[in-house]
Amino acid sequence: MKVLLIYPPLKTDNPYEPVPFPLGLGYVASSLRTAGHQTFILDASLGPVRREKKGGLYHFGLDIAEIVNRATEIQPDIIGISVPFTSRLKASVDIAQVIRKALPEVHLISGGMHATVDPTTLLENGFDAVILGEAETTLPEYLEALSAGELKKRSIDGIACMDAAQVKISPQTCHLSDIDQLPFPARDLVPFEEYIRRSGGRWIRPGVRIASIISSRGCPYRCTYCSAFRVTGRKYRRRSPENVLEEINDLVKRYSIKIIAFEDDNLTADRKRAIEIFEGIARRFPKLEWVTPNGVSIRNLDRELLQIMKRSGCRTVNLAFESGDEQILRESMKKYLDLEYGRQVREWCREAGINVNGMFILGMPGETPVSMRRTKDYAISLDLDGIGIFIATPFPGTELYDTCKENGYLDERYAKGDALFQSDPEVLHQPLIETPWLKRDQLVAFYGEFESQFMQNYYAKRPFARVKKVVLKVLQRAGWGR
Ligand code: B12
Ligand code: SF4
Repeated sequence: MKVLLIYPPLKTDNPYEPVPFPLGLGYVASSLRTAGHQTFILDASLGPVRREKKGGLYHFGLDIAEIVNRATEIQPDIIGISVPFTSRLKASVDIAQVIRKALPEVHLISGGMHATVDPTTLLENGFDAVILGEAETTLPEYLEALSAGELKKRSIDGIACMDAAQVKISPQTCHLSDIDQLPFPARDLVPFEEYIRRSGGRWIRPGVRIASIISSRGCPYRCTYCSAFRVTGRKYRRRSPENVLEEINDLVKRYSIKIIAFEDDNLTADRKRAIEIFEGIARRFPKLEWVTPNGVSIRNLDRELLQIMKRSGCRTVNLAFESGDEQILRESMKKYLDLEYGRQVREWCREAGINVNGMFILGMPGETPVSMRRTKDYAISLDLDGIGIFIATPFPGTELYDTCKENGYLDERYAKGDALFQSDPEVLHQPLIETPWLKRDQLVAFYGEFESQFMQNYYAKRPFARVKKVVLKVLQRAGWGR
């Protein structure tokens, strides 16, 4: 069959937002190809950056007419639209509705994180089916049944579809155990050079030859704000060090990649395997550097491991401290991190020469002005090299979402179910929940105070950093990194 996979365009307030290759869609494409399907990827977020209106968000990529023109040129039997983030739901539904009219015969499916946790919305908006969770084996199986006209007869796990005007969901019951078997993501089906040009920006600097990989899937932890388990599950599944090093070799040889971004949910959960990968990198690619934009679990780091990481080219780690308040960590986030151990890990990183970006979440249920202050004081005391402060967001599919819904903490605009958040300028970076412990206004005001105090402290200790930031801004305005 001829299959076109579409990644929806992006809306953001940051005109320099990196556009990384969508790994999940790349995996789906390579599995379809292995199963004998003629496969195309159209990443509609890879294209011009246009401001929607003065003061509005930036639209990254193709508009709907351009997407539909490309689809009409290809004339596929199947179109699969990815809904990786809740913020891309509206774009995906809008594209689907126009495609429905332009190509009425096409079989329209969806998949990805948001699609997995909210298949009903997609089915109600004209999709024929949603593939739930990891699609590498389910989708080829589904297409085989479809082409044999046996969709109704065969029962396939991990599919949601309409059956006699009712939504029928057959949940994904197991995950692929041997992920070494998977072909590498189909980077050859996209203009990969364009991703390299566009994804260095936030992570390092524009123009840096960086590419992401995933060396394991699944995470055994249960952080209440995280929905990762809905796609990749709670069982930790590892690729072998040889298989990971082979993909790195491919990236280095074929695309001259200089920095690898590990996007694993939990890169170091298996210490022995992690060390084998890092030592393999040091041996085979001595000039390669690597980073962890998605964060590494602090609990799984120790002094020796950090030194091995540094020797193998690790320059920066993103550490998810999340809060400086033990009760919030334990009860609201279900994240069992010892704050003193966090501090110790920060010191070991400094000793090893690894930069640390700390990530924090404000505004979880139970958060009070006092607990937020504890977080701010903790963050500042760590003397971090960078910080990411996030406002707690109840993403569908998370325990946090269920708690907020049950207790009436969801903001009205969210409760309306239009799920526009993060693609709507009015709600971007705004709290979507309000709890009895904290008013939205208090949270917004504290966010600003936290950020500015952190930066004051940061620049006081690193006077050159401010100059570097100004130079980078000037270069970006002149078009560097676009
Ligand atoms: C890597 C990553 C990113 C990367 C790159 C994303 C990319 N382009 O690939 C970057 C850094 C850009 C990113 C950014 C953000 N991310 Co992120 N990210 C991830 C992460 C860690 C891994 C995704 C991944 O590659 N998984 C591995 C592959 C194998 O899985 P997959 O992509 O889901 O694909 C599989 C299936 O979903 C399915 N599938 C996927 N597409 C399709 C399409 C079709 C047609 C079909 C049939 C099947 C299918 O098959 C694939 C193969 O098995 C996930 C956590 C997670 N484990 O999911 C969070 C996650 C997706 N991110 C999340 C969030 C919140 C964000 C941000 C909003 C964070 C922020 N505040 O800035 C931004 C938003 C980005 C934007 N601007 O829109 C949330 C999403 C919640 C939600 N409902 O929206 C997640 C789930 C993390 C979490 N803790 O809950 N992210
Ligand atoms: S450690 Fe990361 S991937 Fe695992 S549950 Fe927590 S947030 Fe999700």
